[in-house]
Amino acid sequence: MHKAGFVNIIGLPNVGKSTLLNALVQQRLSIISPKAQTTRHRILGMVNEDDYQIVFSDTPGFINQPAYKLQKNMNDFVLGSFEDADVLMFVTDKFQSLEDQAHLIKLVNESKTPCFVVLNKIDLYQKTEQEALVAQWKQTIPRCEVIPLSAASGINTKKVVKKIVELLPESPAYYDKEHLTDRNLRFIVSEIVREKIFLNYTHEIPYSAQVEVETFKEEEKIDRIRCIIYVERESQKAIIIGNKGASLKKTGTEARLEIEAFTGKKVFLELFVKVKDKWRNDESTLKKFGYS
Ligand SMILES: Nc1nc2c(ncn2[C@@H]2O[C@H](COP(=O)(O)OP(=O)(O)OP(=O)(O)O)[C@@H](O)[C@H]2O)c(=O)[nH]1
Ligand SMILES: [Mg+2]
Repeated sequence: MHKAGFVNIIGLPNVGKSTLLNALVQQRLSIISPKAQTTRHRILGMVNEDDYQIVFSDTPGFINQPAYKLQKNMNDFVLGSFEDADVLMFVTDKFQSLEDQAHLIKLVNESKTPCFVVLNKIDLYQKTEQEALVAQWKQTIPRCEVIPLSAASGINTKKVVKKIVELLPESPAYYDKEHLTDRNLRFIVSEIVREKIFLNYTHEIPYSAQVEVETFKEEEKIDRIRCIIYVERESQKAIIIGNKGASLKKTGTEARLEIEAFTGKKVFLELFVKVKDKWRNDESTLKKFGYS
């Protein structure tokens, strides 16, 4: 018998959904940062074995009060992932209030899809604190099993895979078993650059930035990649570039090293910065950037 299915990871921003996806797939597919709203797309990551295929789906963190069309579209990705899941993983941690999670809790309670509540970041909890949170979640979402784990340190992640396989329906694989993700290298490159922007800049800068791969030339010994970083204002462009280009250089070096680690090949990376006024509220630009 062969099993396969879609396991959709949902939760508020910053609870560790992308860290969990990467831990489960054992690849750095989805970008991670200490800032909320890092992930903006649904990103699939597959776990392939002879007798099963789990198609995990990382999603953006749900935003209770979206201020931009971009955020509204990100929420639509989350809501869509309730529709096509065989199993839901609702990820939470001790830093989120029940109030902020009320809408998601309601959706999970109303859904008939099998579900786990993943209590993440247990490396940061006292034993009694963890026990109290497990009890609280059993009461809040009675229909789901609560699994305490640490996506960052890998505690209990293997156990989750076993439990998921038990719930998967009998089905042939959905994707070629050679594949680990639905995303191409261009997308992964643009996300790596975006992650370095999230790590290197503060305030509105990471949220105003979008990265597009303009050209990607594969040569025998080196990949030559040219990316455009779009921001919303000239002042943001100046901040991204930094004094004598130092900030952009740092971001570019960090991104290049990580792209090289991912592809196992040398990379020549060029970053250019352009201004695209109010792109986060412009439907046609959002569509062009893949956010609708
Ligand atoms: N201590 C600890 N930190 C964790 C754990 N899992 C994730 N983190 C950290 O939590 C922060 C957010 O992680 P992400 O994986 O980006 O969270 P996310 O839910 O995908 O966030 P969004 O994409 O913004 O929705 C990062 O700084 C991670 O390193 C964990 O198990 N323990
Ligand atoms: Mg994420």
